[in-house]
Amino acid sequence: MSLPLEKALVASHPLSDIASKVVDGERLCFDDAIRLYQSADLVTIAALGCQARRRKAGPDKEKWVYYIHNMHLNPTNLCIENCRFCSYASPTEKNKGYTLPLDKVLEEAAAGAALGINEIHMVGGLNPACDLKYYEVAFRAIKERFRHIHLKSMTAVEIDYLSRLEGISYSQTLERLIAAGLDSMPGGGAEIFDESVREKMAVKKTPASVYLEIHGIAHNLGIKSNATMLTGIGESIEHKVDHMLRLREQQDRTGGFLCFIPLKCYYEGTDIKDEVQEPTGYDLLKDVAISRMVLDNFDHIKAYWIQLGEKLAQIALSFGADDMDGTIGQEKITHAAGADTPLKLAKESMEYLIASAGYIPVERDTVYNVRRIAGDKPCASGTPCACAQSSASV
Ligand code: V47
Ligand code: SF4
Repeated sequence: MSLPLEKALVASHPLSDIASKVVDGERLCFDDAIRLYQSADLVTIAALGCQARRRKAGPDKEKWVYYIHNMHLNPTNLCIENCRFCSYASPTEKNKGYTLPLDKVLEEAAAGAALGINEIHMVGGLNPACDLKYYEVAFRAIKERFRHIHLKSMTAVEIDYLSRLEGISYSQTLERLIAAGLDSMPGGGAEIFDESVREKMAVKKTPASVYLEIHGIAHNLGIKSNATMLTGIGESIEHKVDHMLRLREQQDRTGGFLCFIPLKCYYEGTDIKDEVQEPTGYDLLKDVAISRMVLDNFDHIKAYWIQLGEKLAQIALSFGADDMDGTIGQEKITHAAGADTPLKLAKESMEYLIASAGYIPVERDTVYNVRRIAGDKPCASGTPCACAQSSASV
């Protein structure tokens, strides 16, 4: 047991009751999470986040940090919505809008495939030109050529939009996309579930109940998904905890969330900076640690290096995150809003960041099958790898 954790367990420590719950694997309540957010004792919060992560990973994997060799593919930045924090979506009059024709989608996928990626994370704006047929054709074409590549695509917001465009149910939309090659769903589009924050940010799309319903339907249809929370858009700590608890309830119901990703808003190209509080380093690290403690039914928490920056993402690993997301290839959404992180990371850089923080880099596929543990021989297959499994207790 680490020293800060031992200290937190002493009865006189202000967080001792919460520390005992974390050590015993007891579920935290709303008030526990609020007290953690109110505390400035970052060292204790880190120790508690790490303890929660250790319990979740088990003794063999407690030092593992996952990453994936993937790419982002954004077929269109035209969007019928106007969320105030979004610099990616481009109204036509700005003349910066694009929609990739099928051959361009395939060209981008082929460039990623040539680099050996095993996941395409494909999301775009809500654009009537990119209807259900567009995605069915694109998915089939990608899968025909690159069968081994996992297609993580379609936020709940896009499913909601395509269903309405087509006049069919969420489950019919999902079924058609799964038949065309959809393998899993990313977590984008959750923002902050609270309606008052959404109203101020002009978020008119998919409300919380529908976001959760669509993920639940996907889980029941047999595909996995992720969940996100966007901070720095005028939310309070109560809104963040409420957001996490709604996700935890949905996970209790349908169990298909793989990981939770706390996101941080960038403001370039938006007009919200003066109305909101930009998250501090403390806030971002607390989001990681507290989500690790509260979301006891999520297996993984991501430190999304594109938004945290490589250095803070590395530190987040000692707050309970066990995943650094992917190598990415080319990130557009956060960079449109002013992120100055690299557009991509080489696998070697990713592994160096993880290893130099004292963890074991583990290359995974989208659903957390191990592809390779750093130090092992590269695994040629795309499936769980015998060499990696055999060294699982490194
Ligand atoms: O849904 C929009 C957010 C999300 C801005 O599932 C912004 O594995 C920062 O969801 N500044 C897309 N963020 C990213 C996302 C994601 C990323 C990595 C992995 C996964 C996964 C999902 O980005 C959007 C929205 O919440 N966003 N505008 C902005 N200005
Ligand atoms: Fe459109 Fe999504 Fe941007 Fe909102 S966040 S404007 S829905 S692309």
